[in-house]
Amino acid sequence: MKFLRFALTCGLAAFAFSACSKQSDSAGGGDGQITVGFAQTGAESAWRTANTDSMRSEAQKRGIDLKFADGQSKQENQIRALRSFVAQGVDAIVLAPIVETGWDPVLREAKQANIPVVIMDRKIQTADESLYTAFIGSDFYEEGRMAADWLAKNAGDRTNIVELQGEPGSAAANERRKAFADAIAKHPQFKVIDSQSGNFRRAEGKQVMEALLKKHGRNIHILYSHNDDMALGAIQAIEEAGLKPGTDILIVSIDAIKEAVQAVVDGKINCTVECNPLFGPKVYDAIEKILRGEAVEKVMYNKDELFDSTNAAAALPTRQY
Ligand code: GYE
Repeated sequence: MKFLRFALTCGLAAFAFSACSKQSDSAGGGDGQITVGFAQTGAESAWRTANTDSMRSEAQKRGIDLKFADGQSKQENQIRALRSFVAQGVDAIVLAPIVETGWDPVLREAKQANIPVVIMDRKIQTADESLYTAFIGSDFYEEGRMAADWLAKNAGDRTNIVELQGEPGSAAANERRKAFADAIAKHPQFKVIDSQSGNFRRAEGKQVMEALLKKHGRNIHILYSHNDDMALGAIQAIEEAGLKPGTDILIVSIDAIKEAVQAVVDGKINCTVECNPLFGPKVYDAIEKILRGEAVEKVMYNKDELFDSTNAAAALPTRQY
């Protein structure tokens, strides 16, 4: 009992000490542990799981106290998480915004509390760029353009495209859609005959593709999917309809998760544009700089490649997500 009381007192003392050092950290000085609040979108795809793992494992490696909030694909959950990070006085906030708009009020609260915000993965739209310190993620417009360019070079006489869109209102869906539309507009033989959302999810990709196949039958020559999970779901629907994915219907997709690169090797996906989720280290590098008072670039893009039958087999063994 005595020992227990002693241990408890020590525990309390340690707690008080860490609380003190945390305060001095957020004031910009001191050398205590950094606390980061991370509002993740949810767990909608394999990309997302890899991104969460990268953020979590790198925080652990650096001794960063990561407060993780799963938004479960709802913006209001993420807004609530940000408010709670502000109330807890974290040193920095990382937001992977589900949708592009509607962030200004809560970001203003973080700014008033002097807590720097790094937007990661998806961009936001705001009239006040001072509401966040930096953006880190992929260039989604470039990804959509790469997918369309690949088709322009490789589609032969196939012209009719169906599109599986990502989460409505997300930067990833908006930019991938716009880039693709802009790029194929330069090739008038192509026509997007239908375009629907599968929410970046495998099961919904399958359901939507089933409906599209019922509606358009063999009129579908090409599938453009905003992510691999939906493409992999659509492959099941195509096979169940008695067709050969990758042959009867060309498939171009985005993310380059390992399973999709394997599907390229197997001839079921024709091309997948990489969107690298493993940038936890880059996010914490930026945060550490910001907390030291150093300048960081406002927009930091990751570099992405493209995999098709020419390079997928060679890349497969070293794919990490
Ligand atoms: O492509 C998709 C995920 O925002 C880049 O979200 C991300 C996208 C990614 O669910 O698989």
